[in-house]
Amino acid sequence: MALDRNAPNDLNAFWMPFTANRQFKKNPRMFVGAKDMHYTTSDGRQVLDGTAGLWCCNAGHCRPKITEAIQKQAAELDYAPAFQMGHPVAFELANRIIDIAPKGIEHVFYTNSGSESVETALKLAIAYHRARGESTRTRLIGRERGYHGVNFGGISVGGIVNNRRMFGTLLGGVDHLPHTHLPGQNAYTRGMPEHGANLADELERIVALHGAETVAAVIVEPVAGSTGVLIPPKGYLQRLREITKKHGILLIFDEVITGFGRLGTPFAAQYFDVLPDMMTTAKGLTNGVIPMGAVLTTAAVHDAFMQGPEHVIELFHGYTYSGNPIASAAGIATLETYREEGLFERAAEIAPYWEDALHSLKGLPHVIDIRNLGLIGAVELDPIAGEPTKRAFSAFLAAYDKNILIRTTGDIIAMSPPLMITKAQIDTLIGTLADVLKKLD
Ligand code: PXG
Ligand code: PLP
Repeated sequence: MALDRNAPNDLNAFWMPFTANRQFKKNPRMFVGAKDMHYTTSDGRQVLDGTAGLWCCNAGHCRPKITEAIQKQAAELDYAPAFQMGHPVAFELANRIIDIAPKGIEHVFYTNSGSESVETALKLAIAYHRARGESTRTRLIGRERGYHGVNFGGISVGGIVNNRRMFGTLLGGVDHLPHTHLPGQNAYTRGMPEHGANLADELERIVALHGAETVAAVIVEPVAGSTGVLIPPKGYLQRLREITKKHGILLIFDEVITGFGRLGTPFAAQYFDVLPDMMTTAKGLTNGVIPMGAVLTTAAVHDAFMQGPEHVIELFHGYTYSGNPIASAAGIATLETYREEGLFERAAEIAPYWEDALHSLKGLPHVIDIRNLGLIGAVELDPIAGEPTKRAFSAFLAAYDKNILIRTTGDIIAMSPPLMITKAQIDTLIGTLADVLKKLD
């Protein structure tokens, strides 16, 4: 570790993201190590990782191949300018990503996070139409309860109220589809719910309201994660694809969570057999180890920009760290780890066991819904009257005390373990969660 001791002297300077800072600093929870499926806490406990960090360490922790690749790259070529210069590792990673991407996805634009991938995709959408002479297509359509990171474009198309309301007027020219959460009809569905495909038809209403010639793109998470795990109703994503295609609107799948094996396929686009025009990714691309994201596009999107004199920059967009050598090396080693260990296939194989384990929690105190797909699971709790989020957060704290790491959002417990999780570890995770729920106020 960079520190020669486990505890810093002062916690004041670091303003922590998406954290109750004052509460945390009174009673901090610190990880000081990790290996495979477990974190080590500063008080020496082993905590089973039920969330793959923040949905990102799909191959588990401190995997040797990734560690070695980073060390080697850092000693060989630490940084290369991202603009007007290249280095081989970034090109190789792009090819490897395309190898596992859906057929029809052919290009990779590098970013450093999911939020940057979203901003990039939204800008690409508007610029794409403009490059093709349709400069009136500027509107962006997201969805209620959607999470697309925290930058201005992402919170504008996003639909999580707390992430939006403090930040002014956001982007103009944005509209939202309704969310697909229908607990009355779909509660306790295993996998994809039966009801709600018709909610995609709301896009027709929005398009009619504004005029198709003003709409650039629709962005949705194939499976909504951060908002508390909303699984798309059967046929919903197909319907969105049909309507967007019919009106010449680009469809962007935000695959920051669903990318890199979470559903047992490389991407959700393959799981649902729906080809979007762009996919935003991050997290599992480098196993969360080094920040990196990427926007994947079809040839049609890319080629629209490849015109005019060849010495002129085609797209005025990019980041200092786009395709950073060390991140690229981490990406290649991550994809190799997924392949060599068959981790995507493993996720698909163990998903039915995961589903059974999760749904065994039905009937426990306060549980009002359980949802799952691939290696994603959510348990929704009845909120304490007048104190939303408190019950689930108490469950999180109690779970941490019992050596399991879960995530909560609102009163929903979300889980997304590394794809290497064993059946015995699923039993431990869900069994411990059951104990926690039985004792919850
Ligand atoms: N899009 C989606 C669909 C995401 O899930 C982002 C964009 C933004 O990625 P960055 O790398 O900028 O954070 C995300 C991120 C949680 C949780 O517990 C989810 C995310 C991040 C942190 C926590 O649900 N998703
Ligand atoms: N702000 C300033 C002053 C800069 O010079 C730059 C990049 O050169 C940025 C922001 C953007 O940083 P990044 O490329 O890491 O997103």
